[in-house]
Formats: sequence, C-alpha cells, structure tokens
Amino acid sequence: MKRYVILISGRGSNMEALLDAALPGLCAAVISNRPDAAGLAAAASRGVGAVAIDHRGFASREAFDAALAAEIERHAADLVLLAGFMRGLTDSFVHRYAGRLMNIHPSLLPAFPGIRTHARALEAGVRLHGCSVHFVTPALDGGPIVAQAAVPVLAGDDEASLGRRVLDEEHRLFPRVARWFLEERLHLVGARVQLAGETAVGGALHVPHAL
Ligand code: NHR
Ligand code: GAR
Repeated sequence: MKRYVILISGRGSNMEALLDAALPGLCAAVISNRPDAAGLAAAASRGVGAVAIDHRGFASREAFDAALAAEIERHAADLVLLAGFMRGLTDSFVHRYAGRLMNIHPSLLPAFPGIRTHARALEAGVRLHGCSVHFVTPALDGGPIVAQAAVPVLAGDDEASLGRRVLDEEHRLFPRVARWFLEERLHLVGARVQLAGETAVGGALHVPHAL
C-alpha cells in the first residue's frame, strides 16, 4: 500500500475530502505550516497524525523546506498532496518530489494562477470557472495539468457563491486524481501526464461528472 502525506495551511476541507474517500493508500500524516490551522484538529479526529511546522521559526525558505522534507521522509511518503497549502516551495524541494507532488488550485489553469482566483474570474467576466489538479514544478501553479473540473459562472454570483460551487468540485476532483496515482495509473513522464486506462469522455463539459 502506498503512503501519502497532505500539506495544508488552513481549513482543510480538501484534506477531509481526501481522508473520507477511502483511498487505496495510507495517509501517514497531515502537515501544516500554520500551527492554528483548523484542519489539524480535523485530521487528528480521524486518527491521522497531525504535525505543525511553523514557517515563521525558520530563517529562510530553504531551511523551512528542509524541515518539511525531513518530516515527509520520516513518514516514507510516496505521494505529497498540497491541499490549500499556501507557501511557495523552493526548487530543491520541488525537484526532490518531482512526479509525486500535486496541488489543487481553484481556477481553470493557466487562467488565474496565484490568489483571489474567484474575484478575478468575476472581474474578467469568464463564463466558466473551476479547479485544476497539477503536478508541482518550480513555476508557481505552472506545472503539468492532470485534471480539471468546470462550473458555470451564474448571474448574480459573488466571490462566495462562486467559490462554494468550485470548492464542491475540488472535493470531487482531488480524491479522484489521488486514487489514480495510488493505483499506479497516473505518471509524470518528462513534462507529460500519462493516465492509464482512461475512459473516453465524449461531448462537452462532462468533466468531472462523467469521470
Ligand atoms: N511551490 C512551487 N514551487 N510550485 C507550485 O506550483 C506551488 C508551490 C507551492 C504551493 C500552491 C499554490 C496555489 O494553488 C502551491 C503551488 C501559495 C503561493 C504563495 O506565493 C503560491 C502558490 C500557491 C500557494 N504564497 C505566499 C509565499 O510567500 C504566502 C501567502 C500566505 O502565506 O498566505 O509563499 O495557488
Ligand atoms: C481551496 O479552495 C484550495 O483550492 C485553495 O485554497 C482552498 C483551501 O481550502 N488553494 C489555494 O488557493 C492554494 N494557493 P481547504 O483548506 O478547505 O481545502
């Protein structure tokens, strides 16, 4: 059975969706860079080890990332999932976990990397918004995209209503992708994502409901 760890910074609803999905792997730990992250208690209540490594206690990004990697190594993780993790990671950390480090981002990348994605989608007037799971590379939110889920932007949407619709899809998408990886169907080959045994999906906008 493969082992995975989840990195969070806050609420942890994506982490809860992963833990509740009965994935074919062992969640060895949940690690937060913020000691006050609500998700730490939610992990502990599910019997998963919860660890805080406060980034403010380190003199540099390199030193924080080294401590983070040491903790991940302690758990012998095969897969590292960023679920609302809000610290940019150094190139050396990203290279160490190349091909086994994935992030869920609340936009249809490459549109709206970075923060305030829902507000920026509304300002831009896009009719479709959503979320993306990508392998992490040094370029922030720029790594190879594995899967996306789209939602319509509705008349009268505000940041909260649109964000809620996207978050519901995040909770479906990330466990689905994590399962592919744990089943050894998903691989990063160079800069290309390979998914074995994918079912052909016809027509438009059947993602994620037809996955
Ligand atoms: N690291 C690398 N190298 N590459 C990516 O693609 C990464 C990453 C680390 C995190 C998640 C990401 C997102 O989904 C992620 C992707 C935070 C920042 C950031 O700049 C950037 C991207 C993401 C998350 N954070 C500030 C920083 O100074 C801190 C903000 C805060 O603490 O609130 O690191 O969007
Ligand atoms: C999620 O919407 C996630 O996609 C986003 O933060 C939220 C975390 O919620 N991630 C980023 O914006 C990364 N920069 P959660 O803690 O309840 O999973």
